[in-house]
Amino acid sequence: MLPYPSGKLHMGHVRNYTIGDVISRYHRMRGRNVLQPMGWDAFGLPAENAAMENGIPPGRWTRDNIDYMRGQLQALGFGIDWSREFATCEPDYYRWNQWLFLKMLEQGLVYQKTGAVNWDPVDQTVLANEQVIDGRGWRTGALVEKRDIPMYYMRITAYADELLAALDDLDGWPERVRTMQANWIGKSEGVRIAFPYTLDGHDEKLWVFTTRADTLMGVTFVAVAAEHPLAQRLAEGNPDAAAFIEKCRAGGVTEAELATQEKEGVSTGFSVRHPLTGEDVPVWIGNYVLMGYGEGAVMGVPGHDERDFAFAHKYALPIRQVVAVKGEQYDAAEWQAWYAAKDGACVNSGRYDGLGFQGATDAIAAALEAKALGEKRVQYRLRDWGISRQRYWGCPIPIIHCEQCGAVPVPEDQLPVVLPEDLAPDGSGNPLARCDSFVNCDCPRCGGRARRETDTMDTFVDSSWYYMRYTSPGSNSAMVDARADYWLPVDQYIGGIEHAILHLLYSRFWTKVMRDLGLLKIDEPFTNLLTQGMVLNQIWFRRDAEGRVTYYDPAGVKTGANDTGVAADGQPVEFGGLGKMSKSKNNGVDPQTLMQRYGADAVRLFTMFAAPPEQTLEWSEAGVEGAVRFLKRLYRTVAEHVAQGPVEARPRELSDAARELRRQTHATIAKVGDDIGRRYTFNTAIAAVMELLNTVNRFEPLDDADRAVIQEALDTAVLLLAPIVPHVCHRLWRALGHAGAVIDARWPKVDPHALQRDQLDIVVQVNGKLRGRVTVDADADRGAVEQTALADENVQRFIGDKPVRRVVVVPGKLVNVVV
Ligand code: ANZ
Ligand code: ZN
Repeated sequence: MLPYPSGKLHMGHVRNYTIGDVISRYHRMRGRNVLQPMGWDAFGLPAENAAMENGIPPGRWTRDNIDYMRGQLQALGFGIDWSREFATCEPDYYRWNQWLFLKMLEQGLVYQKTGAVNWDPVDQTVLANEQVIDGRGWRTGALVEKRDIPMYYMRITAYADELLAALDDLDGWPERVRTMQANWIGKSEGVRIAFPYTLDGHDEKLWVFTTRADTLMGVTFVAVAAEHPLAQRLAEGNPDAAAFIEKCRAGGVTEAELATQEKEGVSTGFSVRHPLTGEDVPVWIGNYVLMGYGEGAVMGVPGHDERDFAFAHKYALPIRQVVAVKGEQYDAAEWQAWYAAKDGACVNSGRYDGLGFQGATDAIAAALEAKALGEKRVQYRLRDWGISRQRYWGCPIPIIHCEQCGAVPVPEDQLPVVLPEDLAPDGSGNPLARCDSFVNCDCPRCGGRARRETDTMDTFVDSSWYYMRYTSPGSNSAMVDARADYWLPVDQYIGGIEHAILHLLYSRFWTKVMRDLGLLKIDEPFTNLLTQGMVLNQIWFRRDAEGRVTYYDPAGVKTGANDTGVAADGQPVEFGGLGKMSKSKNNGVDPQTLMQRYGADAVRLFTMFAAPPEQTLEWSEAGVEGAVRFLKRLYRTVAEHVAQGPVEARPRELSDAARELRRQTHATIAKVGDDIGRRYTFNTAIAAVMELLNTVNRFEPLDDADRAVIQEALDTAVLLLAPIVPHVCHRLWRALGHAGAVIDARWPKVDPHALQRDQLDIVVQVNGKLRGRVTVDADADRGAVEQTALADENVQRFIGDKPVRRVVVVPGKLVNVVV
């Protein structure tokens, strides 16, 4: 995943890109054609905030940051193809956001709609649900309002089914991420049910969506969302209802908020009719009913639904049991058991009594359908993706507003709509809206005066397809060209779990849209996904008399027993456990300082050694020092070996100790290849090379044969570590006498013979004449020795197609085949 150019790399970046670099270098050594690209997620809010703080235009701030961070990535030695680098704020890139937006508009996959959004009155912008914390804007702390704003939406719901179904085939993705996406898409199979009513002399229907049609006979009220048209109409003559609707307007629109807030409501005094019994059912307005889900209305079944129960309990509405589990007693206080009791059967439900969940659902759906008061329905939780942001530093939405013609798409030959970069936001809304040279334009349709759209696109648009663009640098006539077919999909994608839903879901959607437009041949963007764990550090703090908390940099805290600590000022500080490295906790470690103090390779080695990539990584100064010590030992070992002079080719006869070292060398090749290439357990790969080096250090070479085996062990150690610590290995590879650069060297091959413990060379005769030599385990039994002998190529040739009459085995010496 590409970084946001925030200013400098943090340890999370270092970890992410080290993992990717190790995998890339490994596959390159295996002879694969590897593309490891890098780019910059360069639009977004922090650039605007920085601009407000110090008056630098966001573009300059962003590009300065990119220059600095590129230097850091280079210093870390990542093998990146910089010729493909780009930033998403470049018009050459974002023109294709605009182009695809217009294509999607043509296809009906983009539409405009006015809907309720979270509005930050201080920053004057829409906030995403994730940016509303406890009802306040994440940056300003201002109470968020609901506002009706016209926005552009991408119809991701049109792909809900495929996005869900295709998760089953993404077996290179962590199960957890697939589950999170499935839950986010949220497929529900249920029934849409109408409650008829008569208002102002008109016969109408109130629709609800339920996944528990089997409980229809237990309905004691219906609840509609505050924004529901019926609520609005009933509030006209009802001040209590009107006041309640007003109250609901303040406060967020997120599902999490609705789920946790106290259930509240107001009676409208109006009733609808039960679709099957015709009984009157009172209509309430409830704050727990989402306008954006299902029908914006629910049937209240307090006997079997938690929220309905809380609501009915609060307003003394009747609670009726309609599902029973054999042998169990219904107890209103334990409604949960009943809510969950899908394996129960209907009771108090007239002709449906005795039917189970599925039977009752089918029968009730059929009865409703016969009366045109209901039908089965699949409902998704997934909403269309609102991409409009009242933000300056983003990709302009290519629309022109004309009083005569309405919203007119910018013609393709006028793309890109270039964002003017010399504006600096001052906190009072979007400066684009005040930039006449940008806003004023001619209508492409009628030629009259018109205004350009000043909203920009959500930055998740930029990141939905950037990885594709790496395949086709410089393509000026298409988003991606035929080169994309060679490289895509991405074989290995790496990033934090925080992107499990939005970024990855949008990218999957975008890929499918491009595929359906004939621009791509792939269905999914990322074959394998690795979600790397967070980098943690200790948290140390002190609380002053007023209860204000100050955090102390762990590097300056002297720690004692039982989690005690003393800060540099000599005063005690409290231990706050381990937490994600962050500015707010003052517990970040700056990779730049580390690189300068220990070197890039030590930083790389530590990050890969301290934990498997999916797990959290606990920062430890001692750990990095350990990494440095190991690299020094490796360096010294090679230097001492090389100082003895060049090594002659390996003779056949080896001592037991030398044979054992060779065996370990080749076992290490096998293990490290598996750890890096398949298991992604880089830590155990490194541990195996460390053990190999231990053996080398203990080994006393007596002759040339011994030195040859050491040479092989050291060559191997350097090759196996090269993806992880490339700088040191480059140097050592040369020192070991190799002409080329280690980056161009091939991954070592396992010699299966070397893997066998204590082997014997055996002579093989055919009809008494020497025809071959084979190596067998010293403890191999007769049958195994015989088989190995018969399998030898040369021996086979002399046997030809004659039947083998007898095989004589002289243990440890020879085999004679009689034909
Ligand atoms: C009656 C009922 C009885 C329900 C029962 C549940 C249990 P999922 O699975 O998430 O799709 N619901 C429907 N529309 C809603 C809305 N706009 N806002 C809030 N809640 C809504 O959930 C479907 C269930 O969520 C529906 O089934 C409905 O409550 C509620 F024993 O209907 B149920
Ligand atoms: Zn016009």
